[in-house]
Amino acid sequence: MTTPSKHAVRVVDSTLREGEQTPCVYFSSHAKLAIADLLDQVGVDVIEAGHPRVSESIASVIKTLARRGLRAKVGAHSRSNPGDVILALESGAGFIGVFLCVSDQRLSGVHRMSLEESLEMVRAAVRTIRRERPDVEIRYTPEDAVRSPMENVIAAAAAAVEAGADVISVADTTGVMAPGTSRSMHDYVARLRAALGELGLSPEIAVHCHNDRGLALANALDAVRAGASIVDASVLGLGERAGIVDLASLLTTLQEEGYGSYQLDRLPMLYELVSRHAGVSIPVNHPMIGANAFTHCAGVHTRAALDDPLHYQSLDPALFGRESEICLDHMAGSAALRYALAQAGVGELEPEAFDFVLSEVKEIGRRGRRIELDELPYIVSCGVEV
Ligand code: HCA
Ligand code: CU
Repeated sequence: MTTPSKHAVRVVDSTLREGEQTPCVYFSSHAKLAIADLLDQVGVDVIEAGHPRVSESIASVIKTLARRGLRAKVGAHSRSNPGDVILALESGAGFIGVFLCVSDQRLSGVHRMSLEESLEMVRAAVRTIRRERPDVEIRYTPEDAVRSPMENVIAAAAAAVEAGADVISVADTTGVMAPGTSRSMHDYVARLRAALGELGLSPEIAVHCHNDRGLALANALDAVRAGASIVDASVLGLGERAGIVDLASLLTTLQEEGYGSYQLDRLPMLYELVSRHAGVSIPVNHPMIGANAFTHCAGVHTRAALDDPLHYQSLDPALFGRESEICLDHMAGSAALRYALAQAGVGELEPEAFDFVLSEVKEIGRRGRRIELDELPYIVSCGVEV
C-alpha cells in the first residue's frame, strides 16, 4: 500500500462537546466563550461547541459562538433524527456533525432498525441540512465504526456522501485500536478510502480516537498517515472515560511534521482556563504544559542541560512561551547548585559552605520537596554558623 503524500490536516477541538462529557465537568456559558476565544487564537479549525438537544443553554451558546466572528468554524453535534437536525440548523453552526451507529448490535438493540432504515435516516438528515444550508460543512460519523461490520460502515458512509456529506469520521468510540497490530487505524482508514473510492466517492476522512488504551494520539497519527485529514482532540484530552486525543500533543506533532501551523504559546493559558473551569488539574508531567515538562532534575542531566538544554530536551520551551528549569531536590549536583546560587544572587562560596548547602538541599529534597531560589540565601546563612 502506498503512503499518500503530505496533506493539510485540520483539527476539530471538542473540549466543549466531548470534554463536557467528562464525569462532573460542566462549563458555564461564559467559560465556553472564553475557552472558544483561546481555541481560536491557538488556531484550531473547528470548535465543536456542543449538542443543542442536550439543553437550552447549550443551544444558546452555540448560537452566540456562531455569531462571534471567530476564524474557526463553530460546530454543532446532532443525532440523525429530524428534531436534532432542526436544532443544529437553528444554531447557525458552520459545521454540523451527525452520527448514527450501524453496528448490528446497536441496530437490533438500541435503535431497533434495519440497516436500510438507518441509512435512510442518515440520508434524510444530511439532505435536510444540505438543502437548508448549502454552505454548511457536514460530517457523518458511524459511531463505534471500527467495531461495526465494515460493509455497514461503507454503506452508511456512501449513503451520507451521496446525500451531500463532506466528511466521514471514523470513530474509535471505545479506544480499541492499536498501531502496528491487527487493529490498526492506518489500515482501517486505507480500506475505507479504497472502498469508497471504488464507488467513485472521496470524502474527507476524519478520526475520533478515544484513549481507553492510552493510544488515542498514536492512532490518530496512524490514521493521518493513511490520508485522514481531520483529527478530533480536546484540551487535557477531556472526554468520556479516559477521554480522547490531547490537543497540545496533537498540535505540536502536526506542526513539527508540517501538517499545520499554530500559536502554541497560547496553549498554557488555554489549559489553565480549561483546568480551572473543568475542575481537573493539569498533571505535573503533562507533555508541554505540565509544571515539570521542561524541568531538569538529576545531576548528570542538569550538568549537561546547563551546557545546552537540548542535550536532554527535544522541544524548545519557547514555542510554548516557557523556559527550561533546573530543579533543586535530592538529586541536585554541584553544577545545578552553582547555577542556582548565581541566579539567587549569592556570590561564590568557600568549599565547606558549598558542601553544607548541597547536603542541606539534598536533605530537604529527601523529604519530598523542591528548594526554591529564594530559600538559598537562608540556607547559606545557616551554613555560616556551622
Ligand atoms: C458521542 C460519541 C462520539 C461521537 C463522535 C462523533 C464517539 O458521545 O456521541 O459524532 O463524531 O466517540 O463516537 O463522541
Ligand atoms: Cu467520543
